[in-house]
Amino acid sequence: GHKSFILWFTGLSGSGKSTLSHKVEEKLFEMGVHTYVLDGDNIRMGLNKDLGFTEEDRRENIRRIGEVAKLFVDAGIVVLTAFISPYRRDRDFVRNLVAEGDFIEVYVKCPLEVCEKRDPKGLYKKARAGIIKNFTGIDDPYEEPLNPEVVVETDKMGVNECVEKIIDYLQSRKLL
Ligand code: GGZ
Repeated sequence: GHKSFILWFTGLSGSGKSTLSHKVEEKLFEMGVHTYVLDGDNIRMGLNKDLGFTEEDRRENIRRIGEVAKLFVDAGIVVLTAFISPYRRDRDFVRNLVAEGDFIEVYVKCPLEVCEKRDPKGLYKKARAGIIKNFTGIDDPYEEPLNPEVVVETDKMGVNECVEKIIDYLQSRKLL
């Protein structure tokens, strides 16, 4: 069997976290690795449907996701998470929840202007219009990772290039 760990994607809305986490999962599946992706679709719709986007709620969102991710790791599954997770201390809380080296932070780096231009759900437009308040990058903070294990720049690299960089990192760490 393989080692299990958390592959934690962090970045702005529209940076590519969801796309990349699912692409990496596909690659891992082909390699025979048992995986699970936690994202807004399965977490914010269910377990965390009582939470909004205040600093406090985002903290609780990330805390619960961290605890769930830890259970997956205990069960021997590689868990990929795709949440903005804008606060450094919340990401570090999850890092400290699991054994040293089991938390791999992937910074999905993309300039706000590019994310805003992509605007796949029209949320930036609504945030600019003041229809959505506390939107990350507009009127709410995003704290860049200071020491992420991997950085992928989705405005400069193609999806496959990003996936390869992540897989290469995991192989270099002998995690795959
Ligand atoms: C940021 C928001 C907000 C606000 C709704 N700020 O692009 P999306 O739509 O699919 O991804 C965003 C998602 C962010 O939820 P997370 O659980 O990842 O956030 S956090 O980690 O900060 O708790 C966006 C949508 O929800 N969304 N309102 N105000 N994103």
